[in-house]
Amino acid sequence: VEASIPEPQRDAWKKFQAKPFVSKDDFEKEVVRHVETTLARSMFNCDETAAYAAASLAFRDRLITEWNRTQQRQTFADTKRVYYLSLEFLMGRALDNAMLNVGLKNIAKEGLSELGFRIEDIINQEHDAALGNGGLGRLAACFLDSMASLNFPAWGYGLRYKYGIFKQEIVDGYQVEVPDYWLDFNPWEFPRHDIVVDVQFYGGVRKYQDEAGKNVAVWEGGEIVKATAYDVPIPGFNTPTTNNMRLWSSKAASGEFDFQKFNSGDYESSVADQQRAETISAVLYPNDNLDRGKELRLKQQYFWVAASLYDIVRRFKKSKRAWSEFPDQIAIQLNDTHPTLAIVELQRILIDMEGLDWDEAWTIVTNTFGYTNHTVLPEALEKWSVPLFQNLLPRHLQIIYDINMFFLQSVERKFPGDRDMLGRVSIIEESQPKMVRMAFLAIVGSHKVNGVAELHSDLIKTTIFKDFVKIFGPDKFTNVTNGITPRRWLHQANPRLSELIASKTGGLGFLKDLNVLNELEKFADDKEFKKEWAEIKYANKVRLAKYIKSTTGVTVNPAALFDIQVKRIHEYKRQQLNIFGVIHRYLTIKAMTPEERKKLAPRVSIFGGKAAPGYWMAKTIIHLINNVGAVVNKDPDVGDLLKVIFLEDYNVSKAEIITPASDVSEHISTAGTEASGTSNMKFVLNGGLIIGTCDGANIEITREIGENNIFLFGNLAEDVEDLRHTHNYGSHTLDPDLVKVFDLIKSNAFGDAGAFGALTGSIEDHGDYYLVSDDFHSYIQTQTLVDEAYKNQEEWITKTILSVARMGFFSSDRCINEYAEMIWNVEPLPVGKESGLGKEE
Ligand code: BZD
Repeated sequence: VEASIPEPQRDAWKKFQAKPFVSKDDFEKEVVRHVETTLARSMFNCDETAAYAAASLAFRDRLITEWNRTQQRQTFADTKRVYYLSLEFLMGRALDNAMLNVGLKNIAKEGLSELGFRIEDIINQEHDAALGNGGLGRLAACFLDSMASLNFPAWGYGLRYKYGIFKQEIVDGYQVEVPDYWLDFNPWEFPRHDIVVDVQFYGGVRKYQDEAGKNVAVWEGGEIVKATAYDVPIPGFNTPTTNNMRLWSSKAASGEFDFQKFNSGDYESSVADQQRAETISAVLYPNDNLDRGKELRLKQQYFWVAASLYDIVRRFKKSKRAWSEFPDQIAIQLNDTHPTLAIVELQRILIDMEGLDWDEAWTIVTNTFGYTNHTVLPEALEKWSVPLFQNLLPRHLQIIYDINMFFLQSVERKFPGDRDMLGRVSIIEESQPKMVRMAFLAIVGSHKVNGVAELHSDLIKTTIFKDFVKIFGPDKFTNVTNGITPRRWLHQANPRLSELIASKTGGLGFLKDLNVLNELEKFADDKEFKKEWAEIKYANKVRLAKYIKSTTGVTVNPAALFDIQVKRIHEYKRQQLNIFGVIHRYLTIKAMTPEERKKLAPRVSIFGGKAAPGYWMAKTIIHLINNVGAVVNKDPDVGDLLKVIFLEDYNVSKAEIITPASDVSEHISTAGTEASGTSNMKFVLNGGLIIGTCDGANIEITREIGENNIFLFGNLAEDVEDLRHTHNYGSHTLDPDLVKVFDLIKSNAFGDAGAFGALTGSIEDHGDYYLVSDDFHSYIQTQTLVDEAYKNQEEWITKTILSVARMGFFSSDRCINEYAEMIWNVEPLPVGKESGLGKEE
């Protein structure tokens, strides 16, 4: 059915098309209209929640107008599109970002003030969209911002979880998880009840030969779950381009519970069917860097992949192009192995549904996909048991076996007789039960594979994917170092710093071309500038100190050195090294004379981050941090010299307060374990220095900002294997200072030491896999250098200015341009200036 309005009536449409507001009065008009009509309230009944709702709806209307135009423009242009498949999008709040990206925050601020509200209070009403665990999900969010800001025709595809990452509460020093129900009121999504895809599970495969003698496979039976699309507009910064993030929500095929069953008295099972279907998109798995192989997770993956590919293929078919042109029109990026089934699903669509030959189809598939790897940790590499697969996705398993057979045949031709090689690279691991190795499938089914920082990309080529480099050649493997969006992580999180930079570099252009920051180098010794710079940092620390006071009750001195480590809690990220260092500092202070204490730089050690609910050791680390804080913070010998804070429920909106307030932040993973890290970039961009290991993007940050401006310590990645070997097979003596720390813990100084036995034991008795003891001395020494350096504020400030000036490389815009050029082969779609953008500079 033709849904398009006939030519003669289109003038009427054009005449009455919605026009995005640009003035304060029009904004206020919209807010009042939404309060009075959409929300059915009045000025006598309008609290901050209602004002947030109305302001958001006003901006949403605006975004959706541009969204429509963008989609039309992209459809007419019919150029290549990018689809970013990610099981996680850690978006945070949308209102502040929307106001800034369309350049109307000041207008909104004045408008809201005239209506009786403070814009900060309104912004704070918003619940974070927390559909992600950590770095991987936040990277996807930064990429969406960059793709829109650079005018790339690009969509994100994900799952609309009813519950995002859990809310963390700290009770008696322990983490407690509380469900994050965030959809109560979400003005940023548009349900598309007309875009519904049937997704099949279970059943069986019937094979036969048709009249022409062609082999046919039919996947039949099983059950159907419905996927409904929810669209979220993604506004670019200072451009009309507004891209789409499409999230799928699951429902039982009948929509409601089955009336047949209901009427026949089988009420419970009819409700159960419905609930089972809805369970698929109910909750985000809270593990980062750990694969648990649960059936529901595989169901989530296929549900999302099948709906997304159906949607992508449907759009392509409307263009009536030949199938061979598919990869010229479409690039699909796999954010880790979570969407790897997309490779199999596209092959299935092409051969089973569209009747293409295997080879023809496989060429299309491999030219379409790119795969980004985010980890080398063995426990994080996804594997699915073959029996589980066989039951849930029988046809897909057959196709995987065929993909593997053709792949192994090609390996055999290239390396005749190398049976070990065949076993090593097989997509099917010959274990009990057999397992499907998803990373190998992703490599075989993509034309490019990339790591996320130089060291990481080198490591995957020389370790976990070594054989594949031999098989496919080195050009298939590449690096795209991660980046962050300066819009959210500088302009939004640190408005005063952004303003100061704008005043010295000729406006907000640096937010679109971050290399413009270079111009700040000439102010690195400028007295006036340094004073303003330092004042802004201090104000950001005051803001965080207030937040700490209000949430923990602890008073911290904003003049103290703020030392921050916020990220998911994981042994490889080594928060335990940090807290052991804090205990060492505590011991040192206790042993000092009052005179010696006067010379010490006061410090606030700030931690934040969630532990996966089933990760006992990570929870133990949180417990220790809190117990150390409880003792240290009330010890009169210590006073302001040391405070230990654990910030509850670290998330994106809290990161926006925390990041601008660091003097140093810690990125201290065991060398070779953190693929990139991205908060390291955020902290430096906000005028903080970092203490870190030679790991992930720390190495490139050092290259860019200069080694005088970073505190590096610890063993190198190349030495890790030998050290581990020595721990296990040679002698293993602990660092004497670390022994003292352990002795204090064991004296029950921080509560019953039994609670921490597993933690100290993993280092003393179980091989210290993460090299805490090996790096301890170097860590403590480097912390002493930090103390010394901080005493010279003049030099310190200069270091931070030079660092910020040299951070241009770490914009996610640079990153997206690299993906576009090296992997996707797509170009931006230029926009006219016809749209009503705000003119705020
Ligand atoms: O991805 C992270 C890496 O650990 C970081 O080093 C890197 O900077 C970012 C972005 O590339 N990985 C994750 O965050 N991974 C997960 O959250 C995750 C989630 C589910 C399953 C496996 C991993």
